[in-house]
Amino acid sequence: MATVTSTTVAIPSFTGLKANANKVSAIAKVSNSTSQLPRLGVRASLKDVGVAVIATAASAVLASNAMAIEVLLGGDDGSLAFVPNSFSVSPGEKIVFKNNAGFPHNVVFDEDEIPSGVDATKISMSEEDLLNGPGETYTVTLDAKGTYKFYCSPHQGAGMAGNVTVN
Ligand SMILES: [Cu+2]
Repeated sequence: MATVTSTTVAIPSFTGLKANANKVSAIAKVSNSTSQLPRLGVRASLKDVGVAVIATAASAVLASNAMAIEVLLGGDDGSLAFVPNSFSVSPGEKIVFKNNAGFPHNVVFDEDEIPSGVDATKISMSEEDLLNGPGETYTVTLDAKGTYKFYCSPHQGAGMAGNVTVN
């Protein structure tokens, strides 16, 4: 994901910048060159328009870094299930599977039920690998959009399965 801080800085001429001062794109491009702004004399226009835009962009980046969803392995009632068992995430969002009850559990993505081009072994625990203790976690991030189905290999027969949509 592109962030504000990695944006290439392209500073147009003073006249051009002034003319574009109301354009969000022009303001966003100069957001990481604050030290040069006073020299260019655009402080006033930034104050009017840009500060709010920059603040919004910065908080969006912070929010995306903090994004994560927790999925419990085993219901509080002892059910052999992922809780929730169907959910959506954004590309790159952390999915934290956490041992809750009825363990051992694991998380295996079905190679035939994930977007084409995705390697199931890279996002799955191995069939033999298990989370044995309370609170143990397995974290994965998914980048390709689409629907992925997964299951817990010890409890697949009991219906412990779920799906996640990346969109
Ligand atoms: Cu299980």
